[in-house]
Amino acid sequence: MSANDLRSSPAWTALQRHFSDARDWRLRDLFNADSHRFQSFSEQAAGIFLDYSKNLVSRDTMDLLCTLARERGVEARREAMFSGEKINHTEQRAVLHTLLRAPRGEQLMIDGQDLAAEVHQVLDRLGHFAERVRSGAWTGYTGEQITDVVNIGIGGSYLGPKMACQALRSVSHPRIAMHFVSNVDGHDLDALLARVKPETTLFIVASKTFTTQETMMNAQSARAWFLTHGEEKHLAQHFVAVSTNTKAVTEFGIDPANMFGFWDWVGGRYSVWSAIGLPLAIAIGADGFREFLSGAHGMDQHFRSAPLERNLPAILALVGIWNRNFLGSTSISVAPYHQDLASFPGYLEQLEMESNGKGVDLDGAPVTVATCPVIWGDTGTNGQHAYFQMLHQGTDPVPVDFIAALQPSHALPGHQEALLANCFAQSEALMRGKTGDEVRAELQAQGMAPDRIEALVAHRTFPGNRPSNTLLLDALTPASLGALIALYEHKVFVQGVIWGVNSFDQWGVELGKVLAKAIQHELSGAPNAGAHDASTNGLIARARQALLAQPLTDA
Ligand code: G6Q
Repeated sequence: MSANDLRSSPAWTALQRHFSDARDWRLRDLFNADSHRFQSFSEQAAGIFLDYSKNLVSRDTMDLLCTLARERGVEARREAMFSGEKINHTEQRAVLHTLLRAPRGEQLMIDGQDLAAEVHQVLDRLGHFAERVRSGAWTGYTGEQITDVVNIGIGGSYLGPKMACQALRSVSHPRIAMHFVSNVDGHDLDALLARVKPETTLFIVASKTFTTQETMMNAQSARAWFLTHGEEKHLAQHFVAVSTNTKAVTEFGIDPANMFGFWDWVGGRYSVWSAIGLPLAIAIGADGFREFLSGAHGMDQHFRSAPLERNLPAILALVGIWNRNFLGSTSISVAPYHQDLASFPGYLEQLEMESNGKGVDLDGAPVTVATCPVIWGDTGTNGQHAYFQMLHQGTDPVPVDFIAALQPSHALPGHQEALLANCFAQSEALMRGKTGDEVRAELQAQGMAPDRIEALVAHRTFPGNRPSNTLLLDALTPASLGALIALYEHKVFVQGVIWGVNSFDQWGVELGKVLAKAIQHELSGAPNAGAHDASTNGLIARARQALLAQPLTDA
């Protein structure tokens, strides 16, 4: 079925009828009417507890949403993904990031090749290398141990490893500092090179294609910097690569023995489980990396086998569809109440928006319903002192995903209680709100004059009825982080199937890349005013003036 049919499908029209009642529900009333609401609308799997009771849903809503998922073929599509069918049809590729975390001994034969065996061969090499760097057996050219690892990569070759290294910093190797350079903006690399020593720095050039402009430019500049200290013959000790492109890696000057491969069936934003996770393997060790993979595998098994009604990724996806397509929310705010998950919202931005930020269905026809909302957020409690004002009293209700770990990885007394109290209080406040009468009663109790109270009531009223999910981990560990990421990956998958889009391509990033190449030539060479509009010509001219010290002319 194509997305064109979505709005007239039986399940969708049933949901629309259902929504004409549900639009008037109040979350407060739903909780008052059902003392078991929390138990009825929460689930647990792979070490993650999901409370979705603070959404405007009833059992009927969830049943209708599950019917929609079945009608759209989510279960068959899920099986197609796990079994290696080429579901990324615009690129003719299988989508097998789940295979990267399958336990040793599992088999997946595709075109006569045992892909699972290949995965474990690379994992073993990766783990061995990571352990050598950690133990100090792998040294720099002066024989000193590695103290700094610099990952040069962008997009999927950056966001996952950076987020995961930050998330697991409490169990990371104490001697080795992890750095991530991604931006073609030279300020990024320049600032870092001023802080590290060539003798003790290991560069990982991480690029699936090994052609990405930003990564290649940063890698070349890092190489040139290194050669002002070390010699060509020392490069092998300081540069390793993660790529699918052996030829380009060799041409760059990296010994193929120091290259870790992966496969075209691993999408960039789904690649942290592959050799792209090398920085994480160095940070937390080979065993820790395997725990990370096994946490994700636990979520894979749950996703593949649990009925949709009790399936965490499906529930998160379906509640998201309800909020997006029926309640009309245009964004989701992600609020990790764990400082080490500071990069998680940014990671989800790519995962969700690059995957489902699509306007045509699998057949290339325009979709007829809204697809991916904007994903944004920051850690709690920081966000509370910034944009939470808008979440509570702004004109656009924004559903929130609260994420917290029950056990901290520090021993500072009192902090964890304060953190969790804030997290739970925010979802309670968003749900309950505060009525005008409650405001009046509170201000009267403070002895405020009646006319002053009436002037303030509207300002101090909270509409409430604002939906949220709360995700609880026991603690932030390699395994629970793996499960959390896999949960969101599969949520994205389910939503993509329902919306009828291809979640695994990203053609939308291409146009700007092509235009940038042409403009780059014009900034340093001859301008080509005929190729652009007046705005672009004007901007190029101003930049040329600054870069080449040329006078401005009317383009
Ligand atoms: C992710 C995208 C994209 C990609 C980067 C880096 O799904 O494909 O973010 O990861 O463009 O690509 P390379 O790894 O090829 O350098």
